[in-house]
Amino acid sequence: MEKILVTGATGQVGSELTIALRNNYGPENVFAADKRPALNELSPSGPFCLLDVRDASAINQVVDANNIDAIFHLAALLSAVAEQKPQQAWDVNMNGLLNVLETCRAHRCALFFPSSIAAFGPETPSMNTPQDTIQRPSTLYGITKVSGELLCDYYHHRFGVDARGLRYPGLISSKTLPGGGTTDYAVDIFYAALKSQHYDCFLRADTQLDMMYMPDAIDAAIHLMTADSKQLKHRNAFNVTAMSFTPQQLAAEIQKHIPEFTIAYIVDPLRQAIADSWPRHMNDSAAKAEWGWQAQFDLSAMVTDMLKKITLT
Ligand code: VAH
Repeated sequence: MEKILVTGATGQVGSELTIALRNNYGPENVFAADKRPALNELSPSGPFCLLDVRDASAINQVVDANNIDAIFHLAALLSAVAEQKPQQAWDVNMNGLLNVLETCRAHRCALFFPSSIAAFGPETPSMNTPQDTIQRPSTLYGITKVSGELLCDYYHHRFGVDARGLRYPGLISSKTLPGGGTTDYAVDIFYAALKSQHYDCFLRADTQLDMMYMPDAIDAAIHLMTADSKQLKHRNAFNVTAMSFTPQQLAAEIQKHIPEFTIAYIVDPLRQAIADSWPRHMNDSAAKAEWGWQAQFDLSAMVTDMLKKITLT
């Protein structure tokens, strides 16, 4: 990778990934793009352009003009928003991906595609979820994720596109707030704990989900994209996880730092139904075996680092 384009660059993953890529590859070689304007350090630290991934010619123009050879395609609507706007989510998540894959085919670019635990459904084994198993997601977001995995596989086998991807769990960042996801509680809770020492959680206390701290998520994406292609059997949809916890367990870990912190549960039926359709804990042995995946942050280390790094504005 020499000239990189990041779509969805102002989002929860994109904003931190862009900075990490710029640190690794040089700011002038990492082009950030998003439908909405850049905030804070994203724009001053390197090139930024407004880009709607539903506009195929605009993607082609950015890639052609800047000799892009790798695209990290993060532009998408997340699970809860996608349930409220399913047609728009299909358009952005699927037509946007198809446009990016067509550009990769024409310009011989490598592609990173973020899949998700959402690509699994209620029939999927929920504990120790295998790398290869039944995938019948019941959410629009999950349908776009499993379809995206298959579309990336097709472009690899049919056109030779070097597409690679990860099934991310819920992601927790100290730098960027999430937008419209079901796992957002695991970020919101930290701001509430610091601001008011209380959090009203929109998921049930016992809702166990896979999670990962953003530094691990960024390292996993870059590590996968620089791995030996010949070793990648599963290339477009590696299960990766770092920890699996419930809101109750996360609250207890925060209370070790903020003893007066309290939590209540005011369940949002939409996001609870989404969370209930996802697995509890994935098996990520394929990622470990094929490209050496290894998380660095567990629950205790993540909570300690989050409380140290979060700044209340
Ligand atoms: C969401 N944060 O909640 C995303 C993610 C596994 C969850 O895909 O929609």
